[in-house]
Amino acid sequence: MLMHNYKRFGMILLLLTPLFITITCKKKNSAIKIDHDRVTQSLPGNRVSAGYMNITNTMEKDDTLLSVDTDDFETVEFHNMFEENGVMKMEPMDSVVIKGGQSVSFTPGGMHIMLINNKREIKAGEKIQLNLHFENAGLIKLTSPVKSIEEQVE
Ligand SMILES: [Cu+2]
Repeated sequence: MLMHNYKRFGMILLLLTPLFITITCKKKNSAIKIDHDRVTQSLPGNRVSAGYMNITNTMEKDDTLLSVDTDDFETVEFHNMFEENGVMKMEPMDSVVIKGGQSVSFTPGGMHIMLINNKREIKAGEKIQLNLHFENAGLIKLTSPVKSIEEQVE
């Protein structure tokens, strides 16, 4: 009886070990800090959303945001805004460098994360998961709130 209980205790410890390692790894990723992350809701007949956030590189070494993916959209691009003949246009960028000790902001009217071809309706008030792939920091998973278009204006 006692023996049996010890075995069970051992099993629980084994099961808890991977969980503990996961939590430890997550904390090590703190070289990159992300805040104010949010995604715009999808509008009828329009299958794109924009992702906004501030990314801070706390390391001395530069890091590069290589790509973003999510289960909720077919394609994700980095877009820069520029003016041409009085019209604001967007151009895709391959990647975004975050210099050591500096921050980069994705903002409405500025550089943004373009989420293209949603696989479902993206409603204000819910959350979507974004996977950010950095050259040095590796994968950082974000669970970002979806905001209405009105809420995006700062
Ligand atoms: Cu865009």
